[in-house]
Amino acid sequence: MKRRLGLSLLAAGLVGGTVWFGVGGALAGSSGTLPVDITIHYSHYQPAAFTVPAGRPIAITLRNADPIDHEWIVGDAATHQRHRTGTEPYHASRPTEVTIPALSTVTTVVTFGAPGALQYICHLPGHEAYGMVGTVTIRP
Ligand SMILES: [Cu+2]
Repeated sequence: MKRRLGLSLLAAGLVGGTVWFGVGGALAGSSGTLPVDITIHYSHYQPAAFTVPAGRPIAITLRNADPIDHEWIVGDAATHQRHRTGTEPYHASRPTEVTIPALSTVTTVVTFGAPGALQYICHLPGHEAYGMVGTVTIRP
């Protein structure tokens, strides 16, 4: 995990210049896309919490190590309530609502506008109850 994160940081440095940021890490600089890596295994997100600054594009790479599909849907309570009762089986059109097919990797870029906390949840049947929930903290 540490090694993968290091490689991601290196890639971001090559693309974005001088910005270095990692899950749970410190921010340096004020422009460019920040990488966050999330692994999905045994129907859980790893990490289940991370912090990003508001107003910066965050490239979230979701690696699904499970042999079943998962989702990564981030938003407020109303968003999650809508998905709990929804029937949309596949997500590909919004950066905040992503389907990660079995044993695949998807990257989505999200800019979180306002400081606060949002949950990310997999709304496939039974997954939230099993613990497929995480929190992104957005700081000023
Ligand atoms: Cu899931």
